Amino acid sequence: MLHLTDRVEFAIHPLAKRLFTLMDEKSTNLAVAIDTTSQAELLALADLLGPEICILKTHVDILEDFTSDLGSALRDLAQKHRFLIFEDRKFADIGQTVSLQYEKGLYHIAEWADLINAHIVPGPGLIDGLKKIGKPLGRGLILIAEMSSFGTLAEGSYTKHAIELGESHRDFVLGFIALRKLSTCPGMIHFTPGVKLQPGRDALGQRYRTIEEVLGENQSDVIIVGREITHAHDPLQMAQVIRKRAWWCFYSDFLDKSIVRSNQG
Ligand code: S5P
Repeated sequence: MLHLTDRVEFAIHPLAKRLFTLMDEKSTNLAVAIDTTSQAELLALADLLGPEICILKTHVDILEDFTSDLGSALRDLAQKHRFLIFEDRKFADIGQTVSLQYEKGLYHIAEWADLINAHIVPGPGLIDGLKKIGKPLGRGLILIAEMSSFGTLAEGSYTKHAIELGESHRDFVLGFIALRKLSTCPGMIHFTPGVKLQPGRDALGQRYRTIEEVLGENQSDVIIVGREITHAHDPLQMAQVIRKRAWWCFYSDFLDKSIVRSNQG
């Protein structure tokens, strides 16, 4: 297993290099999903949790009081705390349509989100459509290879296709939403949602695994945690607990293997 700073060399996308670097510098592989319907609450939580995270994940279309200055407010916070902004838009249409959804409409996502994601159902034209808008701005795309929800159809050959598509567009795709490490390219990043301190489910099909299961056994890179943090009695304290556990898990695995390697060498 390679250290984050070694993986920087393998990353093709400049944002992947930046993410590896800031994860290492901030000692965090925690992405927080702030799924609130209030813009003020989104900004307040982003400011509070900013020091603990490498990525802030948003769902801009659930905000009931969206105003067009949200993007610049989020970018100010991203600069202050050094995290990337990931708008979880899950694009899934033909190239022409996704390019408009990404650049235009109410939200002008390309203006403020470093990262977006997409389903691969439409095929490579979707990647080209998003890339046309995002690449000149230095943005990056995450492809959805697997999902955390019960009964997902994103498995088997679908997942394999997602990995192949991503790996063949590494100038714009920097990783995957996945339940485990799937790509053998060390520059590609795996992001895993469905994480809590205890395993379980919610009432609508979300499945949760533990930090140790996701980062240890399944070798993912970044955990995406929502309600476990945002609905906690003390979100900052919970984010700190999760960040430390996740970082230890990520790092101890690396340390174990390097110790074994150096003993063998
Ligand atoms: O497969 C997925 C992909 C994503 S991006 N499963 C998910 O849960 N997500 C997102 O991660 C979801 O939209 C939500 O924003 C977050 C999980 O939130 P939690 O509250 O269940 O931790």
